[in-house]
Amino acid sequence: MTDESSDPRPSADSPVVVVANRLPVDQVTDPDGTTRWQRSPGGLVTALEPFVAGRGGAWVGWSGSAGAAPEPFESGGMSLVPVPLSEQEVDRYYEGFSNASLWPLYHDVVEKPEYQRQWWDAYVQVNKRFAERAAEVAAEGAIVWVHDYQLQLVPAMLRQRRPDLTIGFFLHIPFPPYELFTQLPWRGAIVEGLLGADLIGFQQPSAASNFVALARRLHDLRTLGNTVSYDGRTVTAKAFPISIDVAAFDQLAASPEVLARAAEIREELGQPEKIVLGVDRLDYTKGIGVRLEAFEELLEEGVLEAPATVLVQVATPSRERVEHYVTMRETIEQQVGHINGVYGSISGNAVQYFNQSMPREELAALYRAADVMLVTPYRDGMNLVAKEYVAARGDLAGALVLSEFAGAAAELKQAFLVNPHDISGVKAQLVRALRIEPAEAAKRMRAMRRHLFRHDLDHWANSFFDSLKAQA
Ligand code: ADQ
Repeated sequence: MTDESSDPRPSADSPVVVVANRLPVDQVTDPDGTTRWQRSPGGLVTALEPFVAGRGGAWVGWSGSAGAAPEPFESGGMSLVPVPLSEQEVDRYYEGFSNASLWPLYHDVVEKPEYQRQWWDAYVQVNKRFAERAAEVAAEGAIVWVHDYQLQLVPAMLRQRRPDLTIGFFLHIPFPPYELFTQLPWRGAIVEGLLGADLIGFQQPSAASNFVALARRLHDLRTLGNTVSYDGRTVTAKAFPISIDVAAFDQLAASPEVLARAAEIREELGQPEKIVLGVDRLDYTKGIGVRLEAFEELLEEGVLEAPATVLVQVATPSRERVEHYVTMRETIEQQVGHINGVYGSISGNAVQYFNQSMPREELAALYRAADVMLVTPYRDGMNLVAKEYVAARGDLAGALVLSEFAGAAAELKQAFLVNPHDISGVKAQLVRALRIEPAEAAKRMRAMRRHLFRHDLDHWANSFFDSLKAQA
């Protein structure tokens, strides 16, 4: 998406508006020093672009760098409306309240959330700015789709300014039960913020019912099934499990280049008998340490041997200025160093660890090369890696070990499901997955792929939009 026009005016009459923390583009600097916007690689952009671009719509979001925001610009048929964040707001709204308060709270308090009043103030201020920008660009009666935990106050702030709009909200991460959520000193404000929407989408039905129960218990509101009566309106809370572009991933993983690379990866690893793979954002919710522990115990017990069996762990650097992430990275690196020190040999390491982001082609080749994919989050809204692995296995080989606390577990029922808090259970399922008969692997993979092809990213975006339009 480098075709930005020079017209600086935002479309002041967009019939469809997406509001998300980030714009669908990243600023890149070319070798000659010139900067330009490049479309972000994320799947969300691909899913939403047809709805926005095809309708002359707008996308309101932060550019990713602190300081003054660029003027609105046209790109890929969308009007992009940058929202500025100061350094201090990045610290307090984004790294503070979003990533050190809400993120751990919404993920079962895997780490202890920190609540700071200054962070909350910045969260309110920034949400207000997003709502103002959206209110400026939306046409009369427009449909606005707000995304994720960074912007939970936007629906109510927007409705206050623009009661004519149809407002949808989608939460990409889990929504906690009453007992956890009520820790939050500003719990009432968040619930009221979300109730500004007509439709609130969650990854799981349990998250939707957590929200409805919260509205009833905390605000004494009347609820019926998955709806809440609020302010003379009916708000619906419903599950819309997100997915990936299954056909595109399937095709990529079956391309000659990716297949050749997959063979090369096996060779470069010294032709191990079995490759076990983990691919995650380096986040404490993802359970990377659990995997390492299970793998180490199996080596120690002699059930597995290295480098005949190798664990490849790719962990994308993430939120590197948030304290919990710094300590977690150190712990994982120590664990990897320890395992390799004890079980590695001159001919190869037991764990190949990469603290890097990788191109999609390389990820597809890794998925294709891996005999077992290990996905063990303590809590995860969905987990797209699990779906990518299944989409990549058109050869019907490979086995998926999947945490029952990932949203994906509700759909990928033929995976080897595990409780990541139960190391013995993880070990047992990993061994079963490594020893699976090809016919049994194919049977499981075929069933999971059938489900995924019917429930892809388009299906997700369409069903949300259709439900939202039905509320208009
Ligand atoms: P995330 O927590 O970021 O998303 P996830 O769903 O696993 O987690 O998506 C990660 C994406 O990043 C995948 O597409 C994956 O391919 C990619 N990725 C991971 N490691 C990579 C690497 N080393 N190099 C390149 N790419 C890498 C949040 C929620 C999830 C929810 C999604 C979507 O936490 O639960 O599934 O949003 O709603």
